[in-house]
Amino acid sequence: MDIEQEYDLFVIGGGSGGLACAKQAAKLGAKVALADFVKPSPLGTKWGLGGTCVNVGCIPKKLMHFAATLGELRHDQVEAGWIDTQVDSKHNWEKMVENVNNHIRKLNFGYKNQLLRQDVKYYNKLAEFIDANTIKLTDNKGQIETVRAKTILIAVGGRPSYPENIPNIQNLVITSDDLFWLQENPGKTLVIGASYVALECGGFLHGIGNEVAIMVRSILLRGFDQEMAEKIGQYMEEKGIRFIKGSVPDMIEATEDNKRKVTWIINGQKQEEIFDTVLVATGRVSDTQKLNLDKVGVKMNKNGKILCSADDKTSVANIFAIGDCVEGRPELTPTAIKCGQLLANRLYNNGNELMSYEFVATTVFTPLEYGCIGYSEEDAIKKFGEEKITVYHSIFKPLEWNYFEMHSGESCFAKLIVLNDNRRIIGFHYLGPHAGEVTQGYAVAIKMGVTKEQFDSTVGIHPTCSEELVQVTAVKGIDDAQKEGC
Ligand code: FAD
Ligand code: NA7
Repeated sequence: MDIEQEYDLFVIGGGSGGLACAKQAAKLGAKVALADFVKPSPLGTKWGLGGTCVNVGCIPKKLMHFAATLGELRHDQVEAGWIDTQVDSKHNWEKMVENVNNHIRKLNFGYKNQLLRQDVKYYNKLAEFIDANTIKLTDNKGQIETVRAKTILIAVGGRPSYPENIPNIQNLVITSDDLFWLQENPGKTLVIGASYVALECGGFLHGIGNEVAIMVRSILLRGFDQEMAEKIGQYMEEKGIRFIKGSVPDMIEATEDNKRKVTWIINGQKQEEIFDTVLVATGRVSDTQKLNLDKVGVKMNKNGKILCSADDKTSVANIFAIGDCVEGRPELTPTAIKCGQLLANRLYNNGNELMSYEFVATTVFTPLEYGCIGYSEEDAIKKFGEEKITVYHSIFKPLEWNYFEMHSGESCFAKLIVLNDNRRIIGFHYLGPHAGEVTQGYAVAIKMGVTKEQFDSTVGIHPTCSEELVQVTAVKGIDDAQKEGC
């Protein structure tokens, strides 16, 4: 076998984690190569370098969420005195997608340039293991080459999964791998799934004027604070999104005019409805199936997620794994990036810092945004016991909402979960405008171990939504959530 190249580090996967580790390792003097290859979705959608976040995740999602919020603001604009605003103007999907896709292509180009500038050899090829130091690379024409490396990093991320019981489902539905690249408006859409991706996508599709129904198997936002999840659902329902609760699809069929007939059972009754598009958002599977990991001895769980120690080592000494493909890691871009950078520091700069997943802040970009840090109320009770914690809560109405009285006054909510013995804030929950921006700021203090009394002694910025968090005094179970704000 001809071995064509030798590297210190070979990274499989040019997404958030892989790129971060490759760039940092090269900066520290290692000889680095990276392979990134996008297997087209079952409908044929493909994209460039940068992984899920850039191409089919955070970036297009946030841009489309922003497009939807602009639509909602039209009413406020009118009430705030803007003269020619049309509250019933239509949204142009093609224009939005063109701009979003162009931005993504710029990012793809930027990543390629960064690799070039930092001397990281980039292979646009599908990688698989031959042995623990040897990788086979295949390009889209079937040309093969082989490379060797002392250390190999697996950062292959994940891909959408599909419900198993529906024949031919992959050809009848779209997933988040297709949505952001669709050249035509998906129209009346059924979203299947009730977590993060489902609620965000359903939210912006409705916000740009589409009829949207969301089919929920059990609860909204499993793993998140359920009181907050319920409030998100209520708000979305008030805005006109239909929830089909306690159901899963029984059958999906194509009609003669290429729409989708969906059948499901609810309370023992068969229901059916025609949709233009069905969007499946029922979770993700790690993209490890075709890497030949069994052959080299890298251990995985039954879902194909790689088992790693805290220092990102797999069961094979020179093979590491980070990001969405690793068991027990949060499926978030910033954690994958930081983890990749810290790994490079440990490998090539005598670093010893391990990635900490405690008190990582995150935001769900639903029509009313939700930011959280640390424990949900359910998890705090399970871990510490109900008598060991105090929950503070408040309802508030953003000042700006007073222009347009149709805004619901009861929707925004703040909740802090505090440990009774040392008064540390272990759970932070904010439902309201600009949740990402608000939550990021508080994340520093919460990570540092801030107490409720330190929050209380902090002077708020008036008039903001964020000031609600340093003014929450009502105790859940004793005081009703107080209406704050002005
Ligand atoms: P990825 O970014 O998935 O990169 C893996 C790369 O490896 C891919 O390019 C893949 O094509 C490539 N690859 C796979 N197998 C091979 C192979 N054999 N050879 C070569 N290349 C291969 N996170 C947030 O923090 N905030 C958000 O708002 C957010 N929104 C999201 C919205 C959606 C719709 C989705 C789906 C995800 C979202 N995420 C968000 C999650 C975030 O995108 C992921 O956590 C992150 O991209 C994981 O990075 P990664 O490096 O592990 O993998
Ligand atoms: P999640 O968080 O794994 O959630 C999957 C959702 O899909 C959840 O609501 C599930 O309901 C539902 N589900 C799963 N299987 C089915 C079937 N067969 N039928 C109907 N509904 C189903 O996935 P996401 O895609 O939202 O997010 C994954 C990550 O990507 C997330 O962490 C982000 O960081 C980005 P359940 O609650 O199990 O009843």
